[in-house]
Amino acid sequence: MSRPVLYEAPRSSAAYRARIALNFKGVDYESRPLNLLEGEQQSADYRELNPQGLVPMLEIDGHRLTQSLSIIVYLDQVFPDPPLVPRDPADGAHVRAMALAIACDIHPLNNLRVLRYLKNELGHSQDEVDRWYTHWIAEGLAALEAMAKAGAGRFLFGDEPTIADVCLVPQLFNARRFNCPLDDYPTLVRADENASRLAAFAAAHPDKQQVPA
Ligand SMILES: N[C@@H](CCC(=O)N[C@@H](CS)C(=O)NCC(=O)O)C(=O)O
Repeated sequence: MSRPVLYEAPRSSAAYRARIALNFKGVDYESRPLNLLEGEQQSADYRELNPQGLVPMLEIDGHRLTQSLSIIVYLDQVFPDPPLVPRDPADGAHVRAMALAIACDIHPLNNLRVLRYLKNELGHSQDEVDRWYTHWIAEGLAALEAMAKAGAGRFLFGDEPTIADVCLVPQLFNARRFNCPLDDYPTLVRADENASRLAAFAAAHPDKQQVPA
């Protein structure tokens, strides 16, 4: 297998998820950073590869994969150990539900293009955009805290990291960037602290990437 190539951006939380999963599975990859603020993801060349014009995209083993959760599940199937989704169907469904709650219900509302549209096209002030951001973070994290509570151990589910933690750590990184209070989510903060200490997660941190965040 030739070296996989990850099209990404240091601060993109979706790309951050993909980096964690690649590291966790011990996959050596080449990073191809795109400058999202300058719109490189919208270029015709990149859109030809990924019509959505979003990062991450992973070229691996002759495949071109998009959507971070799809990338993570692919990696988990091709490199099953250590697992990111518990083999037990109900446990697997639970951790996928937490990952989806972040990736589908929190993150898309606070994405760069959504925040830009609110400000530039709809004319909202920065203060209103910030309120939008913190509102959806608070609602989403409160639900996630409740979902996690019963089954959490050192991580969001039990004592081994899963796909849910892979999504949690980048989301809390973003929340802190926007000064969202996290005091009401002790289960999430504990899992984030424990996961962030693991080498695979630490090496994926935006500040550790070749291109500064
Ligand atoms: N659901 C997608 C989301 C991808 C996504 O929204 N990526 C953002 C960065 S976190 C992006 O490329 N934004 C560029 C833009 O908004 O123009 C995934 O999980 O991969």
